[in-house]
Amino acid sequence: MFEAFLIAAALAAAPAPAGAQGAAKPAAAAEPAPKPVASADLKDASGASVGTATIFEGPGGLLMRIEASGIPSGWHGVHFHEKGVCTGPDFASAGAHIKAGDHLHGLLNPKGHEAGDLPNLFADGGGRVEMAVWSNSVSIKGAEGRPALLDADGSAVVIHANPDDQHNQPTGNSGGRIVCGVLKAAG
Ligand SMILES: [Cu+2]
Repeated sequence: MFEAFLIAAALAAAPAPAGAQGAAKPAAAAEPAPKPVASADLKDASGASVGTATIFEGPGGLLMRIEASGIPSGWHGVHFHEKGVCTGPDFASAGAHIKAGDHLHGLLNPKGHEAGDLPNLFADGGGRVEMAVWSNSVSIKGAEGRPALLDADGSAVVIHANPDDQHNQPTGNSGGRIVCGVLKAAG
């Protein structure tokens, strides 16, 4: 038994025969951990920081993580807005949703959707938000013709008072803007 084990171990350690090199390749080295390409300090109407949005870029789209607290419990619309300016208390300075072509607002609108549209986020009973969402409608710097978040006038992540119904114009009845964060390139 012991001998058999030694033989097996020797076979395992032997170099693979030339013809089997493809199959015997060592596993690919682990990919480096993805690094954020942009982030935003999320602020409420009084200018207080309530959380962060962090964006990673992958093939064909962006992954955004939002972590926030102190948000009224329930569903809220959240979008990429066209200007990187968050002047409280109404955050009108962030402009409209990022848009490409003549699409209408709403992920569920047959004539939609705007590039800045996103699914709603949810704040739990304690006002805590944890969200991860993928968008294949925008890019960081204009990849594949998708509108760039970090274009000349920047962009902002805006959370609204109410949920976005994903079809009415212009914001899916998502109401006022309660949180805004200017997206900045990750250092
Ligand atoms: Cu919005």
